[in-house]
Amino acid sequence: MAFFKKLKDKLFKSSSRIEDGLDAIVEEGADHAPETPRAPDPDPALSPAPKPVEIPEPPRETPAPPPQEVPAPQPDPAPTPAPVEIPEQKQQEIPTKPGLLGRILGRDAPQAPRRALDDDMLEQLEELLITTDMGVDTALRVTANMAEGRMGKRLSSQEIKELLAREISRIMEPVAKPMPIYPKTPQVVLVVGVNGSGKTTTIGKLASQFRAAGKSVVIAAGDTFRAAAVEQLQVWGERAGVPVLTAPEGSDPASLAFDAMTKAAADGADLLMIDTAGRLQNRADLMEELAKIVRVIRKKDPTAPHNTLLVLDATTGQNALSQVETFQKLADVSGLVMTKLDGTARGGVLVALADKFGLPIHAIGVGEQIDDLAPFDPEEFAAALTGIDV
Ligand SMILES: Nc1nc2c(ncn2[C@@H]2O[C@H](COP(=O)(O)OP(=O)(O)OP(=O)(O)O)[C@@H](O)[C@H]2O)c(=O)[nH]1
Ligand SMILES: [Mg+2]
Repeated sequence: MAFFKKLKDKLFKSSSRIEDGLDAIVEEGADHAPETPRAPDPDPALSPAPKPVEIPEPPRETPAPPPQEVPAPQPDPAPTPAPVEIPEQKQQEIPTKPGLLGRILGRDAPQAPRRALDDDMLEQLEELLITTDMGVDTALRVTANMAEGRMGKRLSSQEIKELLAREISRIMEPVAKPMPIYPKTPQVVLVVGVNGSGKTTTIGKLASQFRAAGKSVVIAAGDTFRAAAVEQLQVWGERAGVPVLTAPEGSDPASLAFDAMTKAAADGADLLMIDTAGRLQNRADLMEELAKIVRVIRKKDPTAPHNTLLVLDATTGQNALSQVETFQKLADVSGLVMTKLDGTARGGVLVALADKFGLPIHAIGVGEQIDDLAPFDPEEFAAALTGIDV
């Protein structure tokens, strides 16, 4: 999968942190007794035992007992039906798909260091996950789930990575949802976030994707504070091939949003994406301004904004959690986009966000180019984060 390779390469810093950390943890407590190749303990969670094959009994007809007194005429001995034999071989052929762990164990070098899972090791694992910004609560939950039924088992670092990836994708699965598209047009997409999180870039990338999918898109340059912001958006508009509506520098962003909705409706646009100025979540005045933008948009269309995307920068780590909390209160965030997952060792924050808020994650940014925005795929993400192959 080409994109996976790219994501994996780009998430290299997070995955290498986990990889190196796990190797060190296992190595540190490994017993180095030469291991005689032996069948691994089957892991019930990873390699479910094949269901017992039920062999149906051949139908047996019970002849009615003949009346006692009258000697029954002796029927011709009917040929007894041959018992239905299920050849043994056939039973063995029923596929017993090797579990994930089984497959990994096959891949592991026989001498791969192993360490028995104990409290000490779990604590080290927690600490490692916390360094990727997974947060204490999520790291605890993840390691507890990994440990369940496995205490005392001797695991290689490859096996731990697989277990970790499985836990991560289990947490992420429910939040992986593309941005919903509604029949109502213009669908208003408000894009919010702190300074420099990647809002403008993400709008450019999304506009390009929606346009490629046949949607007519209009962008409104709601960051009226800086002239440079409008110019930047115009460049993205050109790249994506979509018009950009602007207002003079310093004008009210709420009224620009209102006007843009009128224009987008008149032009029959499917989507109106509204860029906004970056604002720190602790700046009450700027947060109030955002609330005003939302109020004015609702005056025009009470169902809008139909999507409020909060763009988060993965490199800000745990601060992303407080950003979500505040923006959710003021702007009714409907989904997240996490940018700059390339080149950060803190990708674990996305797991913490999914665990804590359960807000949909629509896409992830993995670079500065127009096609560096990918749909969020939990399995690929978990694999890339932990450094395993899918
Ligand atoms: N590496 C990387 N850089 C990104 C990504 N997304 C955005 N950037 C860069 O981050 C910087 C800020 O991006 P902008 O799109 O201007 O961010 P913004 O949120 O609009 O910023 P303000 O309008 O100032 O609040 C730019 O240099 C982008 O190229 C990403 O996914 N990966
Ligand atoms: Mg911007």
